[in-house]
Amino acid sequence: MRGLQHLRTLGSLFNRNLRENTLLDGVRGISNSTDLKSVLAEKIPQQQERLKAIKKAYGSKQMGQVSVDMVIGGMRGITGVLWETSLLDPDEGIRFRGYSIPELQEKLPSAIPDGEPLPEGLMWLLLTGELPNKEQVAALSADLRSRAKLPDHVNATLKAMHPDTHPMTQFSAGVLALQPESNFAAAYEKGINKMQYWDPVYEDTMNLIAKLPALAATIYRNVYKGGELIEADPNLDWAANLAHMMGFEDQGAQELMRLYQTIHTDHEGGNGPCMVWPTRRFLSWLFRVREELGDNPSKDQVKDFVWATLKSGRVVPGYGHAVLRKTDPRYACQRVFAMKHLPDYPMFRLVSLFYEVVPSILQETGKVKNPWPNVDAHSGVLLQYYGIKEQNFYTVLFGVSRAIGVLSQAVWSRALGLPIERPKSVTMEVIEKKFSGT
Ligand code: NMX
Ligand code: MLT
Repeated sequence: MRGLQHLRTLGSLFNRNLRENTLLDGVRGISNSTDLKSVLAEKIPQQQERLKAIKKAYGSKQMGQVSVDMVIGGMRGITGVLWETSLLDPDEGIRFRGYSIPELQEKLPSAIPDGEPLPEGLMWLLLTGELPNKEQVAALSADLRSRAKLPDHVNATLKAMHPDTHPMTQFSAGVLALQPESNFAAAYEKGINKMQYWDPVYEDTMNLIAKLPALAATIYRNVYKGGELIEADPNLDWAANLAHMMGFEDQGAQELMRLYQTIHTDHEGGNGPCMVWPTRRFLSWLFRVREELGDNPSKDQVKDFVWATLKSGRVVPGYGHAVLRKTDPRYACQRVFAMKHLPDYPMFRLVSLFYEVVPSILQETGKVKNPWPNVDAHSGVLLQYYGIKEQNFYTVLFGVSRAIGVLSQAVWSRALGLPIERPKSVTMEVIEKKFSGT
């Protein structure tokens, strides 16, 4: 009983914090320290207590039921993972620590007046649950800049790779090549109290996120620009520096990079690796429409094109979602960006035409659970507009962003001592025997 009371107190404190945070009109966080690690260190013991209390009070309660369809269907809808940094509502879309994308656009600090949020701000929020103020974001940006240089041996590893190696494979190899710098590996080897695991994981998280723009840009320049690298600009924020090191100086391109890197960070631990191929697919589809029908096809022509895709047994790329049941807010905010920065771009006009035509057709099929567009039906067109045309690279840009979400959660996983996920598996025989009565 005392456990339950304690839990209620902790819960209400946390909720009050969140509420107060939203009332703070803009970007003022609760903690004023600009040192992210010490803000986090303050929060960890509270959250450890909170989890203990949840376990004690509710450990034996049921969270749902599992049907055979769910087992066969990739565990869709099974609640089975604790994930603190974001939560997906089927109708509202993603909320990061309780904040929707439009709220973040309003409340997180930006590099320019009325500009897109800085991903460093979202990173602060994901790690601490607090909206950061401008000074906190500037301090985090500076900390990341101080850790951003790629070690020479990583550059050498990338240089040694076969030039046809896919950029994403190079990106993964580059991350792995950073292993000798791992603080966690060194601490673990030496022996460390498991309550302290989060500390070296935090340091690794910061180092890795700091280096990802240089890693991605190096791959981009090696693969597509003859290996001529561009130094980081010490005056730029993390995302703008990524655009700059890739060779894109346009303010619009840098704003897009800030938005792109913010909205792809986290999707309650969604299935990141399968992402972005649909961005490519969707783009190829648009290119085919342009080739076959020109820049201004009629609605009926687009309808016929969509039906032809479905009748050939293919899916309509960029539409549908495993969990969402409305237009993906990541799509919606990119649409707003396009209306502001590139309203007359013919490819954007085509994207809009698809938005008008596709959902009702998918509804007509009677089987698609979500006929609305997801993030992949928009990202590619924006990147194309600013000259980032190399579609094989899009998955790397996604990976850079998603690292922020995954690693923020990794810090919390270590802080809370969460175990490795290990769902129970069954064979077909087990299902047959269980339900056929034989
Ligand atoms: N076009 C045609 N058919 C579709 C589509 C679509 N966009 N989306 C779902 N379906 C079909 C699906 O193939 C399934 O058919 P069947 O029963 O014949 O196997 C049926 O509708 C039911 O599927 P759902 O339960 O609605 O979707 P599910 O959870 O299985 O899959 C996706 C979700 C995202 C894999 C699916 O909607 C899809 O393939 N979309 C197109 C590809 C895409 O955009 N992927 C990007 C995902 C990015 N993101 O998640 O944000
Ligand atoms: C993601 O961002 O990971 C995707 O939308 C997939 C998902 O959430 O299932």
